[in-house]
Order: sequence, then structure tokens, then C-alpha cells
Amino acid sequence: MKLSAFFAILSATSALGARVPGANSKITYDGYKAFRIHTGENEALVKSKVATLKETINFNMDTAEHLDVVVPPKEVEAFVALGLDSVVIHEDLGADIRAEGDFAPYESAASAAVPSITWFNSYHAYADHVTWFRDIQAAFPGNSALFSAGTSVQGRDIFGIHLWGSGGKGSKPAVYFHGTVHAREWISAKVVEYITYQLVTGYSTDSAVKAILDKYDFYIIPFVNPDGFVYSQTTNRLWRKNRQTRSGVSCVGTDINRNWPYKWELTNGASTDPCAETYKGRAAGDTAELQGVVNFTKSLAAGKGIKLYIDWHSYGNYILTPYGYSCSARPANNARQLELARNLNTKIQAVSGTRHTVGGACSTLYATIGDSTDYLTDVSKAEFAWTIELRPGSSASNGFVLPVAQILPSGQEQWEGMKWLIANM
Ligand code: 0X9
Ligand code: ZN
Repeated sequence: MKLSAFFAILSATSALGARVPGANSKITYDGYKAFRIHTGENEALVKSKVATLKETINFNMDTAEHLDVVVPPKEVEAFVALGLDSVVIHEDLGADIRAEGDFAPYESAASAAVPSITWFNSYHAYADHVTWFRDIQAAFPGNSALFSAGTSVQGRDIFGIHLWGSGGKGSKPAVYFHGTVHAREWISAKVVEYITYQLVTGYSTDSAVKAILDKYDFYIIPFVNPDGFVYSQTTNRLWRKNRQTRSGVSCVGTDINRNWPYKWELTNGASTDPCAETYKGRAAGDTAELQGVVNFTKSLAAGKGIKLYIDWHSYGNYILTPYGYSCSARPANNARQLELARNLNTKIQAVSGTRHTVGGACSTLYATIGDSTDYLTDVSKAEFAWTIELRPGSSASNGFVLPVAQILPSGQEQWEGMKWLIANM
């Protein structure tokens, strides 16, 4: 999601704040509609008109072309009266959330058996994701281990899976993935799971898979923000931040992707308002989640080094190279980064036509400070540190609530891309 004007989201934030549910009560979003409004030359005018409605929620700030906005039932009439050039992307957001939330029960695989591919036919409860990772590790016992990168603010383990090849555990540079930094971006965990699944099942049967796992150690953390993910399942599907509370503040949550201890002190690219969706925290790295994850990242950098880091997010279909903190700074190997990223886009597109916009994170999307990829680039010295924004893209008719039928295609296209990238980088 592009967040080009952080202040536009303040209205969204207060709208969310107004619906803070009581303990255990779930926001249904029944009757809420979501619209994609064409902006183009009228970007400022469109935003100012939408801002006259009090309880809309801006999904994106990718507003150069369109603004995606969620409108509660009581404001639909007023929205229509604004006369904006728009299409409906969720006729009834509540119904779409219910359809998506109809999780298939996960039957834990028999001892040492690979879980069924049907895992990718549905979203799942957090506890099932944990079991699934235990099962996939057990199916690849000589070449994998679960690890812990720390603990969330509510005490959940920030677990990951480490996969290695013929050189043995920890002998090669790292390919390092993060999923679910933002709670509502459910497709990101599914995609890193799909890649994990393909690595585990392909190692003994596919020479191309064996080659990449023999060359790199993979460290995959599917839920950097487990508390937020659970909250997005139990209470508010559109939750983004972690679930950290702070003294003297009623709003909950810090944006983990604005809290990394690098360029955090800059002012353009995060919010100091604890109620904002991009709240950066009170001090660099003061989220519970990053305390562990930063240390884990340091251990990889100090070990065999980090070749590739990808922070998997949704949505909009972007491949974003450094930097977020500056729209003019470029990493030393920028030309190589862009060449690889453009080729990655081509490989992904060959699977089923999905196109990604490729470019520098700030110049292509918007500025971010304290974001993971800048830290991984300049502090951890990762050769490539990118953000990939998954489906849907700009032409699709949905936002964070991506239909289950798109889980598998999302995984397949990203896997084909990763197989090519990792073999050729
Ligand atoms: O804002 C973010 O953290 C990421 N987008 S999302 O919609 N998933 O929240 C984008 C991070 C990439 N960095 C920059 N655009 N600078
Ligand atoms: Zn995100």
C-alpha cells in the first residue's frame, strides 16, 4: 500500500479509534463498502472531498492514480453525493472478510510427513500456522531447524525456520525473509510459507532447488508481528501495527516498519502521533518485537553475512529497492539492484501476468524512516534488501482482503521469481 501523504491517514486513524471494540468484540465491517477513486490530476481535490467524511478509512496512500477508501454504511450516501469517479472494490467488506475468515481446519501431518498442498487453499488461524511450521520442519529434519528471534509484546514467540543445504547448518550467506510485519497483510505469511514448502519438498527432487539451498542458508520469519496478526483475526481485520501500549496514551500500537534503529530520528516518513498508523514509537527500536529481531539480524550479519533480505508486505505489486529515508540517496550497487529487480518482475510476470512496479522505495512509493530495508542495507550490509508488496495490484478489485483463490497463484508467481533471483544474484 502506498502511503504518500501520512496526514491523510489521521482521519482514518481516528475513524478506527472511534470503533475500538470492547474486549473480545469483533468489528464486522458489515455493510461497509470500499471504493477505488480515480485521482490523477485531481489528487488533492479528491482527498479533500473524502476528508469531509468523518469515518472513512483510507486503505492506501498510493494516491497518484487512485485512492482506496472504506466507507461505513452511514456515510455511503454522502460519499456517493461527492460525485467522485470511483468503482466499488468491496460491495460489502464484512461479507468479504467473513468469506476469507472461513478457515479450513488444519490436520497436522503425520510424523515426518510433508503437509498437504491444500494448506494454500485457505487462510488459517495463528495456532495452525505454528503447527504447520513444526510439521514442515519435521518433514526436513536433517536440513532445517526452528529458531526464535525474540518475543512479542504479548509474549508470543517470534519464531522462524532455518533451512540449509549440503554445506551444513549456517555455512553459507543468508537469504532472510520477514512476513507479517503489518498485521492485516495476511498474504505475506502464505507466500513465505509457499516458498518454504517448495524449498523443503524440492530439495531432493529438483536440482535447481538443491542448487539454491546448497548455496545459501535461508532464515524465514513468517510473523514478525504475531500479536497484531492474532488481533486482526479476532477483533479488527484492518489492524496494522503491533499491540504495544504506552503510558499516558490511549491508542495502541507502533508501526514496526517505522521503528528500526536507523534514520529513525528523521522527521519525514513516520508519525510521532501514537494514534497514527505509521507511529514510530518513542525511541528507535523500542518495540518489543524489534528488540529480538534486530539482535537476530545482527547475528546473521556477523555470521556469514546477508546476501538477500526481503520484507514481504501487501498490497500494490511493487518491488522496492533502497532507500526509504531519502528519495535521492542510492546504494552503491544500485544499477545491479535495479537490473535484478526488473528481471525478477519479468520472471514473476511470466507465471500468470502479474506486473510489479520496480524502483527505489521512497522515489517510487513514499518516504519511510526507521524501515527495515534501510537498516538491512546500511547497518547489516545486506547486498540486496527489498520490500515486495504482494497482490492485489492496482487493477484488482480488492485490498488487504485478498480472496483465498489468490493465495496459491501469489505463492506460485513469487516462488518462480525467487528461484530465478536466488540462482542469479
Ligand atoms: O509503509 C510501509 O511500511 C510499506 N507499505 S505497506 O503498505 N505494506 O505498509 C512500504 C515500505 C517500503 N518503503 C518505502 N516505501 N519507503
Ligand atoms: Zn506492510
